[in-house]
This record gives sequence, C-alpha cells and structure tokens, in this order.
Amino acid sequence: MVMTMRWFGPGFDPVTLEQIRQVPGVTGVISTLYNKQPGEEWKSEEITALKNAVEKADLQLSGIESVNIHDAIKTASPDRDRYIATYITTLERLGQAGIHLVCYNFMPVFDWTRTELAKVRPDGSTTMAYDQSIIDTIDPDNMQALIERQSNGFMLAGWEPERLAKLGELFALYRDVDEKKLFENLCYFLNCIMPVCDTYDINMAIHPDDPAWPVFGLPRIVTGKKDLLHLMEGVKNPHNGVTLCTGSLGTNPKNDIPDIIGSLNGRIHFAHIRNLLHTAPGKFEESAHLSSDGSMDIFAIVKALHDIGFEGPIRPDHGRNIWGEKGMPGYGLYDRALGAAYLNGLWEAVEKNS
Ligand SMILES: [Mn+2]
Repeated sequence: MVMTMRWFGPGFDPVTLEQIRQVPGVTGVISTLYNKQPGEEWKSEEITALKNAVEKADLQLSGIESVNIHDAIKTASPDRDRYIATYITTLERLGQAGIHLVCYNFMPVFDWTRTELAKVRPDGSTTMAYDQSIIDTIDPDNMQALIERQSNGFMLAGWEPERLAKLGELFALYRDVDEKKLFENLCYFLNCIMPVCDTYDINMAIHPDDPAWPVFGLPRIVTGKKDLLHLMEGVKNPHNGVTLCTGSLGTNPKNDIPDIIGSLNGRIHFAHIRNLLHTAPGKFEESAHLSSDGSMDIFAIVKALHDIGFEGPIRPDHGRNIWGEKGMPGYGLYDRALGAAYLNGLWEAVEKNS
C-alpha cells in the first residue's frame, strides 16, 4: 500500500504539503481542483500545476478525490451525454498527466451528511457526528445552513453553496429516479468512460454512500456488499472499482468490512480508513482511528487489506480536531497524522507476522 493524506490544494487547505511531508511514512497526497464545479472541464495546465506543486514538496500525487459528477449524469437528463463528454476530456488530461486513480461518488443531491461537525468528546477533542433522529426533523432546505454554520469558515467538499442554492430544482430532478434508475445511470456513465480509462489505465473508485442508507427519501445504491458486488458485475471492466471507505460502510454496523474486502476480488483501488463509535441505532460519532476508541476492529480491516495484497493508496480518513487546532472539520493535520502513524504501525506488524 501507499500511505497518503488528502490535501485540498493551495488557498483551500490550511495544512501545507511541507507538514504532510513530515508525517512518517506518508509519501503521497490525494488532491483535486477544489474550485471546480461538477460538470466543469479541467484544463491540462491546471492539472500540471497541481502535480508540480505536490512533487516540488517531494510527494506524489497519488490520485484525485474527486472529479465530481454532474446531476445531469446521475438523473439521465437529456443533456447527460454532453456532461459525460466533458468528464471524458478531463479523464484524458488526467491520464496524460500520469494520474491513474479517480475517486467519485454517485449520491443524489447531498454528499456525506452529518448533523454535528464539532461534537465535544469526553477528552475535549471535537469530531463530526450523525444522529438520524435529528435528520428526521430537519427540512433538507436547512441542511446547507446547518453544515455551513459549523464549518469553521471552510468550504466543505460536496457542500458547494452554488450547487445547493438550487435545492428545490435538484430535488425535482431526482423525483422520478429510484434506485433501479440510479443504478442504470451509473452503469451507463461507467460504460461510456471505460474506453478512456483503458487507454490511460485510470482506476475509477466509487465512494460508498455516507451514511449507508437513504437520507431525505433520496435513493442510495452503494451501501454494502450486495450493492458493491452488483456494481462490479454491472460493469465488469477492472477499471470499475471501489474506494473502500470504512467510515461510510461502517455507518451500518451490519456491514462486515473485512468480509467485503475479501469479496471484492482485486477491485479495491483506494482505501479510506477511519473508526466510528456507534452510540445508538442510527447514531454515531467519528472516533480516533485506534480500534479501542470506536466500534470497529481496525486491525482486522488492515489485515484484510494486507491479505488481499492491496497495493493502492490508503489514507487516514477524517480525524478529530485536537490540540487546539481549528482545522477543516474532519481534515485537521494532527489527528490524521496520528491515524497515518497508527495505520503504518498496524501494517508493519501484519507484514512482519505474515
Ligand atoms: Mn471516505
């Protein structure tokens, strides 16, 4: 595996590449052109500038998270082919720049959802938390405001105000899109982009839905083993793969993550590892990465990845804000660095014992 951290780019991320470079064992970053709207074309110069900035700091650009997918593609609007053509152009340019991994999601309207972005834990750290009983009382119109209020002033991935300003129109687009249609639209998109992925050896890695159940009545199609295997069968090309995100799949305690890892048979292209503490059904908070701090067995997850011979990028996913850091929720430096060190330690132990 290749240990990486997510980096949002200059002007957006208060964490610097120089800081990331000093985290032991981290050799790459996962980044994006953070100012790009879904459906916008990425220019070659912009991609090269990002890559050069990363390499100048003696790190590798190990993949892109994300190239976001326009709602026209997710809903099969009449203009979807135009947006798919733009997506293919962007993939071509990423391929030409030597990028071989693209993470994306196929969630309607809302990306990841939390009800609290700075819940205070008993140790004084703050973390992101989710409570379905709160979501059940919230008007989706108020969701953007709820997230923005707690964002420490940062723009958060997937919560672009420009896009969500038209929430009513967005919901209307999805009115007739059920799970079956959403799945068909995903397969249509993947079949269109597989040729360019084959040409440039680009692994597409779908991010599971977070949380792993329908929110605000919108369909979800990437929630567990059955869905993932269904999608791998739906488009058999090995470039159609998965981002194994333990924090998203793990929102449903019934998801057996080591078993999912074993079943995906070489189709995991990227891994996000973090831990959650389940406090009640539909209620959880993001804990430290350490197994004993949450509800997941992180050792078993790392071992399962090692056992399948996983060679792709791993990143410590969300961390808490600790030591007074006023970081982007989930993406402060310190706790993610601790996470990377812990995951590297587990990996070394598994490796030396095998
Ligand atoms: Mn994730």
